Amino acid sequence: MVFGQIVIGPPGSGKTTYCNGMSQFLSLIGRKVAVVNLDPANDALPYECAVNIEELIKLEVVMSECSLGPNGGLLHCMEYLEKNIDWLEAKLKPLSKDHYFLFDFPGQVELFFNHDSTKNVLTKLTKSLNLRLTAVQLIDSVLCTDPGNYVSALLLSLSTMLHMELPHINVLSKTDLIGNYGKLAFGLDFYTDVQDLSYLQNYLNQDPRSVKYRKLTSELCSVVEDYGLVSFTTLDIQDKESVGELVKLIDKSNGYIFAGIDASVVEYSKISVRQTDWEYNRVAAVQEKYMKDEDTED
Ligand SMILES: Nc1nc2c(ncn2[C@@H]2O[C@H](COP(=O)(O)OP(=O)(O)O)[C@@H](O)[C@H]2O)c(=O)[nH]1
Ligand SMILES: [Mg+2]
Repeated sequence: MVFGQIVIGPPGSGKTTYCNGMSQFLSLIGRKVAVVNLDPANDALPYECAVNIEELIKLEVVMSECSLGPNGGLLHCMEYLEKNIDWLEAKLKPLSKDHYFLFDFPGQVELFFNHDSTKNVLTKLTKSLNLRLTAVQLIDSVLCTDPGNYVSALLLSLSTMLHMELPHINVLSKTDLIGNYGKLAFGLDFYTDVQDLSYLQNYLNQDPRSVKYRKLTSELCSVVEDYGLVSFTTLDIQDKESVGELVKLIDKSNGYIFAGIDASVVEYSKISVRQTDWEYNRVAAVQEKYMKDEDTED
């Protein structure tokens, strides 16, 4: 059995940063990690990438050759990946003996709630490599500051859970920034537990922009509540306790803790993890790429 995570969520929600921080954390607790970049729009990667979709297909080439915009181009890339799944299988097979996988996906959310290619890719990989995956859906915690955006995030999470049919964990990312957004209308628990959205209704009703959609929003909230599936956990990727708690949840959801591979019940608090300086990593990666480009031009 091979374990891993698929990291999904809207653009800018922190997926690539998460893969970087999570791979560092997992390495420090003794796991061999392979990060697989399946986002052809990821220009500068802060992590060392074991497999990169750019070796198979490039978004700019698709956009210019097929006259597509970035969204259409990404859908095309995923369809191309599905057709060339043998390429990905061949790359992952040697790693699957002893690695834990982190898949960094594109932020186009339609890929995860109504388009089939990504799901088909994962289903095929799961079968051929005996994968046990958890979907980690990142939602930027800034969305909690606006009730309309928060309801959209709830719907996105629910529809992704239903479509992907994988063990699924919704995460409010970038909680280190939450203090910068001013006072939230409710405590953070309200947004993570998704227990009683009628309070949100009252708040929504005060917003003149949403009056027109009052009934629609109310029905959408009922749908989310009736399913009773959506809740969130919080994450500050710089905080080892926060990452450790999330790892414990993921290990339970994909069955890693039951596989007896390692003492995954280690007390994460005893691990000394250095801070993830993502801006530094990013800048360093861009500089490195820039210097390589310059060298090749010379
Ligand atoms: N403050 C803060 N910024 C973050 C965090 N995660 C990501 N970012 C920033 O958010 C932006 C988007 O992150 P990225 O990982 O590229 O998002 P992606 O598009 O989902 O892959 C970048 O500028 C990151 O530096 C976080 O936990 N805290
Ligand atoms: Mg990214």
